[in-house]
Amino acid sequence: MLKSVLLALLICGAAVTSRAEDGSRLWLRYDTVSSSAKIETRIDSPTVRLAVGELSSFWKGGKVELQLMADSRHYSLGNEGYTISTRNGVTTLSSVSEKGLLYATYHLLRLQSCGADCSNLDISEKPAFDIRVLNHWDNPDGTIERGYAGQSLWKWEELPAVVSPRYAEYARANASIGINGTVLNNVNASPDVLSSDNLIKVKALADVFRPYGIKVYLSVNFASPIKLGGLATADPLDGKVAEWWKVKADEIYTLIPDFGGFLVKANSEGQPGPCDYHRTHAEGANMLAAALKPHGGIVMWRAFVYSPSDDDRAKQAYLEFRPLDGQFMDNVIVQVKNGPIDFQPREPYSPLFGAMPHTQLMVEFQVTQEYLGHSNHLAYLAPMWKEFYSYIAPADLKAVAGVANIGDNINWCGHDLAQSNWYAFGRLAWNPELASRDIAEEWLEQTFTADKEFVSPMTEVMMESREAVVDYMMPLGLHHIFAWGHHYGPEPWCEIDGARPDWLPKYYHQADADGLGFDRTENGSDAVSQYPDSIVAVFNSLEKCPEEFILWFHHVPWKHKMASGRTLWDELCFRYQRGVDSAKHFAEVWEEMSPYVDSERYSAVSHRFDIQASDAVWWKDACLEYFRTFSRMKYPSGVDKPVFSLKQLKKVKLPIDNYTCPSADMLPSAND
Ligand code: GCW
Repeated sequence: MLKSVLLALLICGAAVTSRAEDGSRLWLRYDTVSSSAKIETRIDSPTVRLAVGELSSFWKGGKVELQLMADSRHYSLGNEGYTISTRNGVTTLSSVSEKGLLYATYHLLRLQSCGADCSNLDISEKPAFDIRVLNHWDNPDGTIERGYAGQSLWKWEELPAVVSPRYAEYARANASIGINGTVLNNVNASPDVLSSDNLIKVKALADVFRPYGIKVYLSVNFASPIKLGGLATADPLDGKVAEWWKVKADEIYTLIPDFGGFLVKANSEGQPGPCDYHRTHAEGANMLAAALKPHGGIVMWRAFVYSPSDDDRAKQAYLEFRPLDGQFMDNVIVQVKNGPIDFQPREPYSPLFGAMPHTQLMVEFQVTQEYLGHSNHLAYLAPMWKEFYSYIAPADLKAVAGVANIGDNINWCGHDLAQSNWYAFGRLAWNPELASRDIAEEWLEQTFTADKEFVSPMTEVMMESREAVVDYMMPLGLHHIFAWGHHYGPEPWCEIDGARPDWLPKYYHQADADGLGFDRTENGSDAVSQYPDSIVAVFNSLEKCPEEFILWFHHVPWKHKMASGRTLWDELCFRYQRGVDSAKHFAEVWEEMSPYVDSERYSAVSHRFDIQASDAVWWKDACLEYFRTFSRMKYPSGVDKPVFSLKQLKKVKLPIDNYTCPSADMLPSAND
């Protein structure tokens, strides 16, 4: 009997250990301490209880004190800032707020996990942005638009009765990296999100998130007064419409007193909006802002607009929004994607930044890899976001948003290494000055092991990964040459009868017998002139334009001499080849990592690196074989002969939609 109980315990222990390495613990893989240090505080609140709980369970050092401090030093660090200091072996965490103490707690535990010396700390922290939000594109039916990690975390059908433990785990992970808001649902929003039945479910989530310092926001459908309220119009200047929103806002705040506000996609890709009534975006946003203002809520109004009529999509958000500068209420923030088109592997920054000095702006990054190999490819995105900040000063932004890459997969993000993008998004939202490399290192140390034999090579892989994706997908400023619908594989030749031209790759690459690239210079679409003069002078000139953007701004002759001395065609071949080589190299480096990684995560990541390496070849062959039909030039030496033929690749149609990541058996393989 005893034997069988022991055996059962052993089996159960083994199961727990292996489940523990399924990626579900993210970067929070702290070891539980056997005897906890003394944690002292006079504050008793849900947030401080969380902090004390974390420290008692995981802090290996000496005594810790948590204190609220309203002195000028702490006051200057704002409501979420904090200090950490050590004196006589006692570590003191201080902040004007309880939330600050929770952030300080996670900071301390992070230092410990990364093996830092915690004996003599003197740290002051203050976030760069007050609002650091994730945008979930989750639908009420559980699907996630452009989500590649399973279904939505939010189990609406079970809420509010069943509150999954994953909600608190999600909130904890966010708090540990300083994220303080979450927009629960897709910007392509269902009006039902605001139904009274649904709001009770939203409240249940808000109640879980609150102690972690996370506010809940909702994406709203501008036509909700019609679809949900039964009104005849959603015209923002109609008194009944404004009243409907006011009553709705009051209802929300009765349930959720700290509700964050609304995110709105209006008059974009078929969504309703104020322009349906010949009103401006500002009039629409302000009407919602007025309903939220008495409660302290905000409106995040997206500037992602483009219509089929105008010639260059890259110009449209600027053309529509810049004239509205100064017209938005002070609780509206215009949310602008980092680039002028749409989360491409590389874009120049959107010229709206810097062009609306009298309007609060926020940047929207995409953490989910819609255009970067979904959750099959590693593309560590901190370098991409830092690239944005090399042009735009964080001080000119009011807030930052990231489209989440999180689903209900056990490891949250599909690809174990994609957790690094959630992590990096939070860390950079707190402090955009942090170096990508440092973030990669600390993430690897916490998520896997601090062993240098692992951390050094994997940091290199992460740091190279985004550039590799650019190289094998869209080097030199190419963009949007994806396959119809799913945005995973290449289809630069794609033609669909009746499709909007600006949804087709040819619109973007403009390949012809002369050359390649979109002429956005003063002689072309003139999108370049939306930038400040100093930048126009650079981007407008074929000689001065950074090569990473050359085909974004110029139609470049095939034989144009590039900085390397190669022709454009040769350089293009070389870049695709470099991308393929890097992807293969990543798979090889990972193979060497098996001694340092648990077998579960090792094989899951291995499998994905294999897919990435083979997809890179697919991309190279599809693009080069297709562009070669225009350049009519040979592959230079050092560039691999194609594995796939164009004919073969033109037949590839992945059976996936906006909600799935392809599995290996769906992808082209050289043996087909
Ligand atoms: O990138 C495009 C996506 C759409 C998305 C849209 C947007 C939510 O392909 O799926 O819709 O952008 O940002 O609104």
